[in-house]
Amino acid sequence: MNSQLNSRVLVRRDGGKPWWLDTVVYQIYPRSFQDSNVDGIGDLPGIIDRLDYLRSLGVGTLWLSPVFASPNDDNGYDISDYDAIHPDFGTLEDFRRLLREARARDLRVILDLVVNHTSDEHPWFLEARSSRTNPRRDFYHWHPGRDGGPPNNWESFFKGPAWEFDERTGEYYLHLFSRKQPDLNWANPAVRQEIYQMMHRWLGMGVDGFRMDVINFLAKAPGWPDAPGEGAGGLVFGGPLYANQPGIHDYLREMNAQVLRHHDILTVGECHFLNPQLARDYVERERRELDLVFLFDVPYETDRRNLLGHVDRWHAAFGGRTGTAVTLNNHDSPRLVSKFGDGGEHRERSAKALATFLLTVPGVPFLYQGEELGMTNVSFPRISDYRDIEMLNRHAALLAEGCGEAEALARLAPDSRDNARTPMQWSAEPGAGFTRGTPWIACNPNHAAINAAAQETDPDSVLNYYRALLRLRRESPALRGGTHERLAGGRNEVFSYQREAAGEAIWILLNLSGEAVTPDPAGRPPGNWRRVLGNLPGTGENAEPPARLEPWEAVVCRRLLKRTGETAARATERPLKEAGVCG
Ligand code: TEU
Ligand code: CA
Repeated sequence: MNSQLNSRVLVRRDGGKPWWLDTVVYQIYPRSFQDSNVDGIGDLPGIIDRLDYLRSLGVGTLWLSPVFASPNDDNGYDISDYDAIHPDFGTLEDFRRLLREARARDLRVILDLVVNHTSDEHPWFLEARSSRTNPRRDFYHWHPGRDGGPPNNWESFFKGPAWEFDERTGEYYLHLFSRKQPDLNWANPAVRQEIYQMMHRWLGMGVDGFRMDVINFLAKAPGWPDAPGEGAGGLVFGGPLYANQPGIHDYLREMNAQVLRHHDILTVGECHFLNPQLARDYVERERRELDLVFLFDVPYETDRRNLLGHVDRWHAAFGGRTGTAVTLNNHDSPRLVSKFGDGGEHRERSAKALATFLLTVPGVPFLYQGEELGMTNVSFPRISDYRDIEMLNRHAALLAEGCGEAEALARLAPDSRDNARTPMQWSAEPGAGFTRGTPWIACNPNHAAINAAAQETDPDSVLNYYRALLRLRRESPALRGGTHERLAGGRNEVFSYQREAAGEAIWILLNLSGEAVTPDPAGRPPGNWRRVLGNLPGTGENAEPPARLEPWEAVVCRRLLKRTGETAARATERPLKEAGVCG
């Protein structure tokens, strides 16, 4: 497979290439990033204090998980005022300062747009539920129910029916997530106008774009049909009836026409239940909907050998154009180094190997806080240590089915979203340098060993490897937007691929397994190659590519340029000088 990346003409109104094609995004989960006022909750002034760190890491864009007013039933993904900053996080003035300070460091800021649902404490919903004739009633989905029960069999993401009965007005309302997250009725043009105006206000303030929460769920199948199949308690996953419904494209095109195209921004859709063909409909430039969708359909755990295969499939379906946001970690998933890498003996090496994958495959990379330290899953001893509504509801459901307390915890812990939500590990101090107070969720005890302060001074740390990779990427047209060609790897977990642009060629060799392997010699591309980066200490920068790969070894090589009059010695120097990185 050999396809051109970015071959389509990505011209903005000003004629230039979109800035986001060259960026790397860093996701901040504000509650867990940095506390500045000892209340145990991360906040905006805390983020400002860490901007120099983010700048030194070498990312270009920050995505903040929701920072808006919220009763925190789902940690801010239940918004009660789209225009207000949550007092836990600071003030609007703090936010403006964050934008200014970020800009001063050449960092852009995108916000989380959560408009599939609001909080049930949002004034719109308070009005809507006050009477059947309230003008805001149709801002949400109401239904009288069926045979004395909910209107259909859909199950909510957080367990139980996706419908809640409202005593006062005698009807059910839809909530795909918790009952405190009623779904907005996007079929109502007044809802859409309210949302577009709100988006204009944030963009007018200087925000650089949006990550759009479950954006492909906005349009629901007409007539509220039952989802096919049988499920426990008669409830069935209704995904096919609200994900990627045809109407979604009308909404997104309208949003683009009325809001997005008037600003120089990045939009990335969180769209579950996509395949490459469906994905294309959201990001094809000519359709004028979104810029990127996350590449999510990667069954890391069960299908590690296909990791690169998934990227290849999407890349090919997009005709080699950049439409995907590539990501290994976020606030909803367990830490990939624990789940897919090696959380034990080879933790550092596997974290670096995964980083090499993330930052060298085609697409716009998204990192998640702590990933650059190789932060791992946590295993709390009691359910009361967990905070996430999904974890707590699943635990209660297992107990109701007769499962024992300890077994329920053991079954759920490896996949708990709280694995990603423990405080950022800045130092070995109590509170991990995240807070001097009591953190809202306990720190992972391994912060004593895994923390930014220790890694700062260690040239071989995961942190410094991320820095080197990010620098290599910034200086390499091939990695940022070059062609992508897969080469023979040999074994399933061994990946070999090549990127090329502007006369530069980069070859990546990855062993995503715990065993040493000899890669297929047929996968060695022609030419004279030298290493520019690798995750084994002391393997010698500028050395020949290895014939054998150690467990979790990652190697990045550059092809030496053959220029007339250039001496061999000079040519040998090139890769290092250009990349500016060492091992
Ligand atoms: O997640 C969407 C979503 O589908 C998640 O429920 C996901 O399936 C789950 O977390 C897997 O464990 C988005 C946000 O990222 C998530 O934090 C929110 O809870 C959710 O939307 C509702 O806003
Ligand atoms: Ca705080």
